[in-house]
Amino acid sequence: MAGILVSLTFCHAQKTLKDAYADAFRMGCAVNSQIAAGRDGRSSDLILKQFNAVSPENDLKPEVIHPRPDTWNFRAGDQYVNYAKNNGLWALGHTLVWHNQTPSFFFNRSDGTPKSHDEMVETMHSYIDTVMKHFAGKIDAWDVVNEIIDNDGSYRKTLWTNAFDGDGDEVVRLAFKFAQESDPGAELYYNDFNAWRPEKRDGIARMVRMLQKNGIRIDGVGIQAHWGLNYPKNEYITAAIDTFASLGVKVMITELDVDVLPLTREGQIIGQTMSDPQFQLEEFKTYLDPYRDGLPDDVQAQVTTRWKELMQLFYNRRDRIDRVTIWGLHDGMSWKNDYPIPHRINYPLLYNRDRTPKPAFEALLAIPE
Ligand code: 9MR
Repeated sequence: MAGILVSLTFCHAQKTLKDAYADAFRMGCAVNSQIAAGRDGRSSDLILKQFNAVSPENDLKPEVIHPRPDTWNFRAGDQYVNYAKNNGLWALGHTLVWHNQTPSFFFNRSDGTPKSHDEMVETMHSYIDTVMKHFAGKIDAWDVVNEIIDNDGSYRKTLWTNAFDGDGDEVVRLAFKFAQESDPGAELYYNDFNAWRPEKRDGIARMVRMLQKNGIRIDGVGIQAHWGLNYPKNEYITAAIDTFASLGVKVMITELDVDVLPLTREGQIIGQTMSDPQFQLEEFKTYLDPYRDGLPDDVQAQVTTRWKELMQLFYNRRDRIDRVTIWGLHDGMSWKNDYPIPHRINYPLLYNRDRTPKPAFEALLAIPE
């Protein structure tokens, strides 16, 4: 009897995120090149134990794969897919058509003049085709287009939309069409931040319907989920999940993290960008970077509450959600330490810098019971 009790307790302590949520959705984690290359063994071991899906944080972006017109570099990308496939993980490709981390030669000729419409179509086609064929059979799904809708629901003015005379519909139609032709076995997604905002949400929904009306396949929409302790309101998140699910596509939470640091009111008043060196001055630093020596217990408790309410919300909508991916494993690797202000100490992920789990991690294991 005692033996059975001991082993039951042991089982509970050993429960993992991927097992706890196995009947709900995939549990994913973004990996950087150190993890994929095996240079961060502690993180890698935890990911293999806890997660069943991965996203490449930077390794499959255009500036890495195609940094110069005559250079293709698949080393980091191959490392990522080998890590995923050797360990039986579902693997995302991220991302094909994006205005960030994309070299300027995509849009300009060698003399600096803008490419013509036909040259842009050819650039997009050859990039998508080369990359997707290289990884065919190893990447399960691609974020084909990333962040092309503005907060008001219209197309953003980005390098891609500008290069197509503002015709975002054409950018999106061509990207998904080329992607479908280049690797018919991969699922094709749209991915964006602020997708919970009603106007932006509806703009994304309009874009998805536009593709569907044109007979172009789109398999899913990713809600990035770079959120904070008290934003956005949960009702907006729920409404976004339901809106995208009603389009008949998969819904994914793709880049989840929970920022605990103050929003930068001063920065907006002064009108400087938040990476301005003034924010490293002591008077700002004290206010904007308050947890340099560790997270106080009361804030830790708020972190746990926020993670719990978010995961409970996702779990309640598990019939509509295909995957929940966290944007990194431990606080030390998060982009949130350097954005929007560089050199802060943030606590946005489920593991501490020393790779021990936060109370939030334990709390998530209990939700599906
Ligand atoms: O986490 C990524 C960070 O390491 C890069 O410096 C940054 C550069 O653009 O991109 C980060 O990831 C972004 C993702 O690819 C798309 N959505 C927003 C993410 C955070 O900026």
